[in-house]
Amino acid sequence: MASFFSRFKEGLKKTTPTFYKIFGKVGGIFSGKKLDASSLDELEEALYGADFGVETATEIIEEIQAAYKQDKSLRGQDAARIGATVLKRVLAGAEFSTDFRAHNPEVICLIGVNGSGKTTTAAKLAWRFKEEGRGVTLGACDTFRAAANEQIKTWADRLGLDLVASQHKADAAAVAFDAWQAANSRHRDILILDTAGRLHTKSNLMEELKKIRRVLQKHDETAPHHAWLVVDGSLGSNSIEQARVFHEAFGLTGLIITKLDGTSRGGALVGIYRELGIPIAYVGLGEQKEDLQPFSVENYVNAIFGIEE
Ligand SMILES: Nc1nc2c(ncn2[C@@H]2O[C@H](COP(=O)(O)OP(=O)(O)O)[C@@H](O)[C@H]2O)c(=O)[nH]1
Ligand SMILES: [Mg+2]
Repeated sequence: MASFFSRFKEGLKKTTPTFYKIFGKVGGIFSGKKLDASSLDELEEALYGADFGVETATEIIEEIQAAYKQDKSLRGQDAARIGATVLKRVLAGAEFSTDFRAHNPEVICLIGVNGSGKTTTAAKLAWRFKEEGRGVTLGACDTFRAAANEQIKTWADRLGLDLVASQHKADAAAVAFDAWQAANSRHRDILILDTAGRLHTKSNLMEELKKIRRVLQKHDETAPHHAWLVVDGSLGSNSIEQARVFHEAFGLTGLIITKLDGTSRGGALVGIYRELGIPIAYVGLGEQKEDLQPFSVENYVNAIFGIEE
């Protein structure tokens, strides 16, 4: 299996070319090139265009300019390292960590708008936990769309996952209730609930989520232990507003940012974290089951700036 870092690098390859062009890959042919007024301008433009958000881009450019003032022989690779240091500082605390063993089962609720990647992510996540030796049950709480059950069943069959599902139009909260019971009696460590893609502006759909929570709390008053918003990373900074609405309605404990492989706006993750302060549990870097990776600040930042070490 490819290393964590190479998955990040591969997954972010649509975001990074502009940076590679300007900073040069560390150790690559451009990296030894000295900066000058025109490459600094180009750099500034690229930083503002990368969807990091104005605040972060400004901090990076200011630190690079200050270093350049001190030392006119500053090279592309030095600028890349300064950028990486700033980004790591901004992303401090953004990684998610828990051992998922505090409850029986530990309940993770995946929520988000249609097409953000919830169902795919639920399956990839279940597969990952299983590979790590944990017992996992999937609950198919998207009873709203006719094709939803088939989609999650296909994944479960393909990856050999334990699934609790009901019929189309069944009560989503009832599926959550049953899935919890099944996971508990089977002594699973983790229950992952896939939910319907509710538009955050439709309050009835938000109500359905709240009902899922109430029903779970009949079993375990601390459930769900994790409410993770699955966000399409290619929306760039537009996803911040979406995340804010879900956070206000449901109290998010983590984010999963998908489709970073399909976008040049992979920098938006920085703005989302900076704005909301919600840790990023996983990122989607492709369509293969192993492309859902725990978020690593080190790997992400180094991949963005082309630093390999
Ligand atoms: N390239 C890429 N595609 C993804 C990723 N995550 C999800 N998708 C695709 O996004 C589409 C919508 O995913 P789905 O799980 O059905 O979204 P849902 O409506 O939120 O359940 C599917 O075609 C997935 O294969 C990712 O990380 N990278
Ligand atoms: Mg779905």
